[in-house]
Amino acid sequence: MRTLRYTLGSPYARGIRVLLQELGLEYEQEAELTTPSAAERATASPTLQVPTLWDDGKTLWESGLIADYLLATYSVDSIGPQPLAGSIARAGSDWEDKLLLATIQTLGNVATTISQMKWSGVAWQDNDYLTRGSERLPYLLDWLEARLLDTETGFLGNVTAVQDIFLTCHLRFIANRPLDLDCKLEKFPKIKALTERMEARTSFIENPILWWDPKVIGYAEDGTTPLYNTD
Ligand SMILES: N[C@@H](CCC(=O)N[C@@H](CS)C(=O)NCC(=O)O)C(=O)O
Repeated sequence: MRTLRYTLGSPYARGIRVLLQELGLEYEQEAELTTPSAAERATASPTLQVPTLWDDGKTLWESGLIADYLLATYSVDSIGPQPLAGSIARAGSDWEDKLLLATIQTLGNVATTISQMKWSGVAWQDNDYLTRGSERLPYLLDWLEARLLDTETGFLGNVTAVQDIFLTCHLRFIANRPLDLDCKLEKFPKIKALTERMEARTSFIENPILWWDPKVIGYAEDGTTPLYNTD
C-alpha cells in the first residue's frame, strides 16, 4: 500500500498531498500532530524529517525528490484547466526548471526554519542567522517573479507545475503562521495571481493549510479549526 507520513502543518507535505490528489493516487495517511522522538522518526528517514513516502517497495524522502518520482512513475491525466505538468522539468530547459524548484524549496527552508525556531523560543529578529533568512525572502521573490511570464500562467507555462504547487504551499504557510514575516505579495502580482489560482484548485481546497502551534491537540470536525486542551 502507498503510504505518506507527514505532519499536518508541513508545507512540503502539503505539496505532496496536493500532487497525489492531482495524480488521482490513493494513499494511506500517517498524519502526525507533534514531532515524535528522533528514534521514531528514524524509522521513516535518516533526515528525521517528513514527508516520507512508501510506494512500490521504495522509501523516499525529500519532497522535491518525491515529486520527481511521482511524476516520473505515474501518468498525468491532462484534462481540465491548467492540467498537471507531467514532469518537474521541460526538455530543453531542464536545468532552469530544476533551479526554479530548488530555489522555491530554499524559500520553504527559510519559512520552516524560522517557524521551528519560533516554537523553540527564538524569534528571527533576535538571531542573526534567522534575520539573514528573512532578508532572503524579497530577493527570492524578485527572482521568482521575473521567471513568470504573466498573471495567467505558471512557472512551466499553461500547466500546473510542481514549482507552482510548492511555492503556493510555502507562501501560504508564511501567511498563516505568526512568524512576523510579510512577503508583501502586492509587490509581486504574478506570484500573487499564481497562488490565488492554485488555492482555488480542488486539490488545494481539500488539503488546506492548517494552523498549528505547540498547544494544538487536534482539529474540529470541519478539519481545520484547531482544538486546545481546556483543562
Ligand atoms: N528538505 C525537506 C524538508 C522537510 C522539512 O523540513 N520537514 C519538516 C516539517 S515542515 C520537518 O520534518 N521538521 C522536523 C525537523 O526538522 O526536525 C523536504 O523537502 O522534504
